Amino acid sequence: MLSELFKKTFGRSHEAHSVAPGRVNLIGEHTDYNDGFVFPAAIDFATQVLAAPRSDRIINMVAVDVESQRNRFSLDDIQFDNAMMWSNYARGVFNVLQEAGFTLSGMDLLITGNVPQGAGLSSSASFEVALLKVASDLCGLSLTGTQAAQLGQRAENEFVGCACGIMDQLICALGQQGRAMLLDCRSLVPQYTPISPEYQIVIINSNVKRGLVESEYNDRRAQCEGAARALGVNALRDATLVQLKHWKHKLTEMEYRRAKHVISENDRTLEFAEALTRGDYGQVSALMRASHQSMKNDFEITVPAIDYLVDLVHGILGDTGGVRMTGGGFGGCIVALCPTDKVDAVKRAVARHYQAETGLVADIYVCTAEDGAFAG
Ligand code: GAF
Repeated sequence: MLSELFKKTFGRSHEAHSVAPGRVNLIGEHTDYNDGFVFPAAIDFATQVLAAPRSDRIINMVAVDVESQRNRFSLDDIQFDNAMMWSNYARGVFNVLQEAGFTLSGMDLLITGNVPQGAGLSSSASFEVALLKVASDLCGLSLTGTQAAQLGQRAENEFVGCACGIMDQLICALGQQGRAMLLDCRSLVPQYTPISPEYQIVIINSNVKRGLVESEYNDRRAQCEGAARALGVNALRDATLVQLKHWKHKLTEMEYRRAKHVISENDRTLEFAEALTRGDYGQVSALMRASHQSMKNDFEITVPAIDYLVDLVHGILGDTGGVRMTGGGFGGCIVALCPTDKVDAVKRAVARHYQAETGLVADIYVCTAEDGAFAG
């Protein structure tokens, strides 16, 4: 029991406990930082944080899953820690909370979770949101889910150094059980769509070790912002494909392809929400396929093992379900919306072919959509 472990570790009982899920994105990739649309769901993998207040200003953490490493820092002197990278998510979160004017006390924190790390399922956002929820409860901050998401994103942008958008933190905070979320990343107003009980969210982890993710990610963002500037719009959200073609000569060839992905992905995401609502899985399939091709050819964020998995699963689902890479890219996972009666065939095909093709063993997670840490 986690409460027992907390007592054993810190010699007293915890007073707050948060659970923040990871996420999978069904469609709308690299659109969030372009003020566009995304369509994620929170999943049944989560980070948990148990906490008790201290009378001093020390944040004292034990990470159960990182060999029970201990890390501590003072709220009055928060520095980047080059030795324990995981601690910087916490350092960043407490730093932005104080910058935003919230009054904090020191605390003992026990951290544990089962979100696969480095797999593109938002283990870091779920950690940030779990910390924000526990700090909010313990220190009476009354944070809303949207506020928490914005603070988590700021921690990552300003302290950790990844120029991520808002999608991951927002769905980890405000996901809903049994539903996916269409999020307008400009207004931050979520709309929820039920996932049919006849379909499963099947996530396949390629186990491709993701290298250079952050620098490639930040490059993509810079390229998108360059394209928006060349097109004379605030963000790529404000451009259409017709305008893009018209002004093609103002962009480099690479900027053109990056912008083409983002603008067409926004269109696909809105169409996807409608197709899912009316149960049109032929259209769901076509849109997820087109999204993947666009990530592969125009945004250039897929790798051969991921493309192989997507083609393999597409061969089984045809137009009865959809499959594409999910998350930031350069490895990680693919996601399928898979009719329940095809899940076993997908598992068998991956077991039979993936290792022979790539030398890697894939993990398969059949997931449900869950509540975010600030839901309800
Ligand atoms: C990562 C980022 F953190 C998100 O903000 C988003 O941009 C995603 O990559 C790509 O869609 O998960």
